[in-house]
Amino acid sequence: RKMNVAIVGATGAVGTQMIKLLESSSLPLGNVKFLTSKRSAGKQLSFKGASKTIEELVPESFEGIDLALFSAGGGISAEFAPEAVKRGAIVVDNTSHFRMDPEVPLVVPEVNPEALRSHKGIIANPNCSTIQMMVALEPIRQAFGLKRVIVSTYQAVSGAGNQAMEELKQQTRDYLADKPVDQWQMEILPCGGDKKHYPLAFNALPQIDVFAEAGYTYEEWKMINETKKIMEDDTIKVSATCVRIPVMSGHSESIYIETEKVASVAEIQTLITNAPGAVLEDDPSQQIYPQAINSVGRKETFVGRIRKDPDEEVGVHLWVVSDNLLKGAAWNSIQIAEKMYEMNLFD
Ligand code: 11C
Repeated sequence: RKMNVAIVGATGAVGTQMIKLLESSSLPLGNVKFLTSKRSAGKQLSFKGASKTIEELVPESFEGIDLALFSAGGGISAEFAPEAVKRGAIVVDNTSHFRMDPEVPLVVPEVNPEALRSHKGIIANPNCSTIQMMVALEPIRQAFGLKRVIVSTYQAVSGAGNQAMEELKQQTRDYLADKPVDQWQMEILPCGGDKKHYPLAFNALPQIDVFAEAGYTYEEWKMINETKKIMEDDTIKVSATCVRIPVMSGHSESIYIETEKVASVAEIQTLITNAPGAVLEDDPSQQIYPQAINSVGRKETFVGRIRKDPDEEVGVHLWVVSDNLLKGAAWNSIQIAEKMYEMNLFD
């Protein structure tokens, strides 16, 4: 049976990647439609060599659709995902809107594919910075147990969307043209929805999303709460500091973990080597370690700098890098759909 697919938010940074990945997906595609707000409707996008007109998103867009991939912001998902489900589609939602809903599975296919079986029409794709951390930590958790995670992120600007990428490029040009910082374009970063804006070019901003409880940003809470949900263990202690750096794509993370049983560096290296979706890049003698720039366009999560904490027997440090638009967003969503197809969950 052929599957009819709709991509909601087709012109966005993630939507663009979803289209590319769908072109080479193993899913048996029937009709594929691209949906956006009225503003972009009518424009043309190419799919498998043919030109396709972008349609305006309305509830009726989902008639006859089997799979709807959403990446157009939480508000759009809140309004239209239930409309898609009502019309018989399965929704894979890339926004944060449904992630913590107990009725909605939150899935990284390498980690908790079985959670897909309990879906009620909507499956949530986790936050990009959470996904890559899960790919790296799940094999370690399985083998040695996981008591605590302390993560600091170095996140790329593409996570904030196309306009934020343009803002960083313009600021970089302004810096190189010796334009004073107070005359730079500063309308989006660190966070479109917040009151103040700061430069990102040649800077580091310890704010991703708006501030929430206890001095943590939402991005940090996402990493904390989503980790516990995906690993199905509320006892894991998690804390995060999320930082935006002037990198276009590829999120990097410095992760400190404490395992239940003592693990050696060699044992963890072997686990990562054998882990689905992970690639070990860890040879300090040859200066081999994961780099954001090398992760762009790749679907895997790269892990290196694995070393024991000097003072804590069960403490291990890792450096984890992945393309935030691919494994962090578009690829994880397509992978969820492919997994569901494999598990016969579309019937
Ligand atoms: C960023 N992680 O890098 C964010 C983007 O909850 O889906 C993804 C926000 C989300 O800015």
